[in-house]
Amino acid sequence: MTSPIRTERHGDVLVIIADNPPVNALGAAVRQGLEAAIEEGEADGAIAAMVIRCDGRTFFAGADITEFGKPPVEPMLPTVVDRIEASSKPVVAAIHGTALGGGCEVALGCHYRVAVPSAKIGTPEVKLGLLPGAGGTQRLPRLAGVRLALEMTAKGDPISAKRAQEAGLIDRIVGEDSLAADAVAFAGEVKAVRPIPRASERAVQPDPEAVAAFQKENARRFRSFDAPAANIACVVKATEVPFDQGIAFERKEFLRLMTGNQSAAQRHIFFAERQAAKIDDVPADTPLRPIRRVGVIGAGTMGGGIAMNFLSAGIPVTIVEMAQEALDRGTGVIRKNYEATAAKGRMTSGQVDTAMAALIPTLDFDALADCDLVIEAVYETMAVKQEIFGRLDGIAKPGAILASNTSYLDIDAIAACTSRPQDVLGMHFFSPANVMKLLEVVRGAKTAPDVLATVMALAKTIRKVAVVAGVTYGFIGNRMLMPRQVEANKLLLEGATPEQIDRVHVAFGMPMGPFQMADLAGVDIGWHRDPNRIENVRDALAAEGRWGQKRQAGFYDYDEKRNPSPSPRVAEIIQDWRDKTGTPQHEVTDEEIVERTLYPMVNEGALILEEGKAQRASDVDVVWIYGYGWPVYRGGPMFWAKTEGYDKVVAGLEKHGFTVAQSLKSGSIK
Ligand code: T1G
Repeated sequence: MTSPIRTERHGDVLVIIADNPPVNALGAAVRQGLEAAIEEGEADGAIAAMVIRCDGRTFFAGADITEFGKPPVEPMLPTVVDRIEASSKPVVAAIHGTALGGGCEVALGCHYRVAVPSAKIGTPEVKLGLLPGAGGTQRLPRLAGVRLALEMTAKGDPISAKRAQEAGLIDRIVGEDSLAADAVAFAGEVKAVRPIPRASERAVQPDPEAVAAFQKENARRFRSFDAPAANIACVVKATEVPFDQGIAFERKEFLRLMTGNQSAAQRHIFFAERQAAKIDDVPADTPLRPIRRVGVIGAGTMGGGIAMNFLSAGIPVTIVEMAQEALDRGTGVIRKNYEATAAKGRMTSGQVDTAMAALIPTLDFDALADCDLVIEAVYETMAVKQEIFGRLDGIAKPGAILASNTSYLDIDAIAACTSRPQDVLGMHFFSPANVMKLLEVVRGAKTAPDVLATVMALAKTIRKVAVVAGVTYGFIGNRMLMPRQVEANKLLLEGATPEQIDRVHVAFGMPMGPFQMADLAGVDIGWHRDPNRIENVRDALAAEGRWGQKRQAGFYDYDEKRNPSPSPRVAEIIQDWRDKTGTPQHEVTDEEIVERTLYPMVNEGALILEEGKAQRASDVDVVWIYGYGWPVYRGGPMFWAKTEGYDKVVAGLEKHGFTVAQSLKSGSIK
């Protein structure tokens, strides 16, 4: 097997080149080749300096995550990085693409770093529940200072080549198209410079104020995660002890994180997100339909948010409403959202104007005739959707993809109202549609493979994480939400309070509990259809105008800043319903809340998989991470159940009288 590393001589400079697609991950063969190449350069008297660069789209993008959990293969990355730094001849890193994780650490082990303007450098290990384990936590603060080292390691976002140069991480920005030549020239300039600059030999001053400020600033973001604190501890250690002691501390912390549940969960989601994009029975090279213009029917909250996704990706949108006032309100909200983003510095006013210029608001339904994709985002009633798809069938051009944003309804029943069911599918966005990353792509019985493949690819273009769902009420996420809500409401009648149930969910790591979620989404959703039908606590609240945050009162009372507090009135209403229904009361424990609200979600996920309404268990996890904020350090409902132990979950479900899915009972969930 040929090595992914080769060397070339350019005068007295040895160029070491890696070619390990797709992202030049630092797998065993790459590490072995790098070490051998450095030895070659050291041993050759004709060589005065060395360059390390990569073919393909990027400099090393990190250790090979697929190797984690397998027996280590020498040389390990810290050894390779130390060997580079110990070289008696200067070594220059030539960076393009994204030098991430171990890739960044290889660059920091080099004595100099040059980069093209578009390059990025970062240590995203924290997003995998880890920390830079090849000296990054010790070299970064020595080169760039404590504050930036904290930002880069504990938050994990990459920085631009320009910012890296300003911070002293990059020595020179070279030509975008002349990296190879410019790096050799730079090596020629520094080949005789002594002493050779080694990051590990630099001092770094403690900066307790920066550490305290950073921890305070990010307390909420880091809540319940293990890795951020470990990254901070390593950076602080770099300011307190000599390099080799700092490295020993980093190694210990790295192994502690690597063997913990959180990192296993976060690495699981890293691959699960990418796996979700693959459709098992549709070839990856299926030709896609070109999507040049998108039509959106409905300029309400969802329609406007959906439109923004395409406008932000540079795809023109025709948005249709029934009345001018609604159309104007919808386009006004889109502009306001963009201007708010610009005010935060995340967009320029020019970009706002460009996006708005690509939006065609109209009352003319026929204007959808030249759209390649039309997304319906109107009332969640089947009759309305069927009427719209019937009209659309007569207007849309041949080959146009017709999608519904329905969050529950039967796509096949909608497709049946057209002469082209093969072009129909669901695109279920999550509110707010321009913010939430999840997109459930609902595959109808007759949806054509290329239609599905086109929408899955388009999801990537609009920066969504897409998951294929089958036609079933609520698809994947909302179908699993239902048993959780049913049990939460039952627990209220049996003696629990909204605060207790929500507290258990927030302690688990959810952004909010079932009742906080109801207040945010609107307690009155669904009640308006028959306001006189008061069948449960939620109906009773809605009937009293307690519609949630939008009315400063729902399951909680809210002050003007929307801070919630337990409501004595709600307690009365709950007690009324306990009395009215004669529900036996008992002391509800936190453990019972987990067993009756979270385990049933796992059970429903298993049933969804058994029915073939999701392709794989990891897809179910992706839905809950990106659609509902399930804590990524628990890996999603199905991964969490495996970590908990299927036996424990089954026992918990059976204790409360649930019928357990066969695949869960047998532990054969895939
Ligand atoms: N190891 C193995 N495979 C990887 C990989 C990695 N580090 N990064 C990407 N892949 C695969 C990915 O699964 C996909 O495979 C393909 O490459 C394209 O990726 C010791 C311990 C580089 C920004 O966390 O952020 O170094 O699906 O779809 O959108 O201190 O990949 O095609 O079969 O994401 O263009 C630290 C992780 C590792 C960077 C490119 N590094 N990667 O994004 O392509 S830990 C990271 C990314 C570490 C050291 C520590 C992105 C990307 P497939 P993609 P992309």
